[in-house]
Amino acid sequence: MRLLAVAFGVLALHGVAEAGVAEDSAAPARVQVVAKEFSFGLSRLNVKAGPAVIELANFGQDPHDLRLQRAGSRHIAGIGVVAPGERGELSLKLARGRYSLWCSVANHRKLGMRATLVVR
Ligand SMILES: [Cu+2]
Repeated sequence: MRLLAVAFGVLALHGVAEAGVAEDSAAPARVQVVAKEFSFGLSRLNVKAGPAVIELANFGQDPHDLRLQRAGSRHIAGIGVVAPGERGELSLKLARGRYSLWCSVANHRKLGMRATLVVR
């Protein structure tokens, strides 16, 4: 009986903690990048600054990856190689600016696998 009460107490505390987190953080913006041979299609071209989830969906027949760089920054973020039919995700915090997105596999960037995302 005592054990049950303790278990319930832990569950209740856990619930309160989760509610607190949910109130503090807004849902991240989501951007889907559809990769094909040879293009990058963005679900949206503009997004608000803050937490975001970028998804790379490979609708092509070759493996592709994603690189992301803010104009003026030397840092490059990315999603590793994603096999055909698969998806990869990257959670990050986006600062305002213009971001270049591209596929770094072979010469795919030159062939057209690139896009621009504006963060406002
Ligand atoms: Cu590629």
